Amino acid sequence: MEFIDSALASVWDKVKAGQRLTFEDGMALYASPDLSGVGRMADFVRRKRHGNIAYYVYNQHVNYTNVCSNRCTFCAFATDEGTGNAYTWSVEEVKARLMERMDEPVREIHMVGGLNENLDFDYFTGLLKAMAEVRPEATIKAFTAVEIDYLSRLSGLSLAETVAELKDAGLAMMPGGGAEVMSERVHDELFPKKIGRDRWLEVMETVHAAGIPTNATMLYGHIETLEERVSHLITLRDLQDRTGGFSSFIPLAFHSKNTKLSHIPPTGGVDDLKNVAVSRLMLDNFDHIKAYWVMIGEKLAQVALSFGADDLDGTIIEERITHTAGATSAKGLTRAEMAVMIRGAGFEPVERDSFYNHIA
Ligand code: V47
Repeated sequence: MEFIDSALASVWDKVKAGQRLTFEDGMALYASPDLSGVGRMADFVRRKRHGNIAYYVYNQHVNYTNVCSNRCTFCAFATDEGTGNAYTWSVEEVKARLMERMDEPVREIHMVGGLNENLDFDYFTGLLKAMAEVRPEATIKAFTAVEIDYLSRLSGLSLAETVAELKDAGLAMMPGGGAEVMSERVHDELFPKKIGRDRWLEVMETVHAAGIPTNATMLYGHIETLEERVSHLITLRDLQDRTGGFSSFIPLAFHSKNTKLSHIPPTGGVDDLKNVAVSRLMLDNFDHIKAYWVMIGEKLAQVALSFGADDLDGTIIEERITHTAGATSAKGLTRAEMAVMIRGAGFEPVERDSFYNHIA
């Protein structure tokens, strides 16, 4: 491979040989002006794993409450109880939202919410049971590690016992949010009330030990440094070496509208593609890298499929967290629109379930 940036040649030697990249390699990739060089290497790795296939899932997002006691500065979705836009859905209301879509082949329910101190532990197990009853054929992918930690404190149970109770009630997978960027500096500045790196990793390790796969994410494009990004990726890679429980990684592009960080400009397309490509190259033990079209837009998500991503996430139906923060992408897409996006990018669309089994 020819590179504009000669610093990439030694990284390419390792990528070709299937060798693990170091912190310094990660820094060289992020710092490189050679976007296409970084992208071509990521595409090489992506094609070795997934050929010409690009995945999507028929999923439905459910955000049961926006009331949250953490109030992270980067979040526009969360609010306090009693404010005009605060809401909390009862179990019956959540059921009704799922039932509105019974004519659609939803395979996964992605459910996350705020830390609402007015809800008790039974609400959460009741919610999972009700969802499993209404949609037995869909996988319930719910709660970030932050919510799991909160539920353990709420229930008075250990982490392992909490996870066992939730699994019994229907929890089958967990999304990857809540770690943001694993740096004490960023944590203290942007989300001091939220659990930190060590607890996030402990929750994930416990969940993986219970046989529940999870995803992982990184929120980029705010105050984090390139060093903090690379060390976040290496920390995830280390945990994956121990547990093998991570399914996919999703870089999340920060949207600042309606947040306390509204002075921060949107991420650029080059940085969005770099994050996809660098994560594919650094996370050699993750099968899947998602280009989350909600955050980077439908058009760039198509391009990201040639920069290391093999999955566009899903139809979603109604996205709230990023749209409250100014996302201009659609709130949801149809199955046909997902397939058109993927074909238009030169890939073969494959509808999957939560565990990447192909849907015939
Ligand atoms: O943890 C919050 C992020 C996450 C903003 O696992 C923001 O399949 C951008 O984790 N701008 C939740 N991002 C979303 C998430 C996710 C999304 C899609 C798929 C999966 C998966 C997981 O959203 C939070 C936080 O990092 N977030 N506010 C914002 N203003």
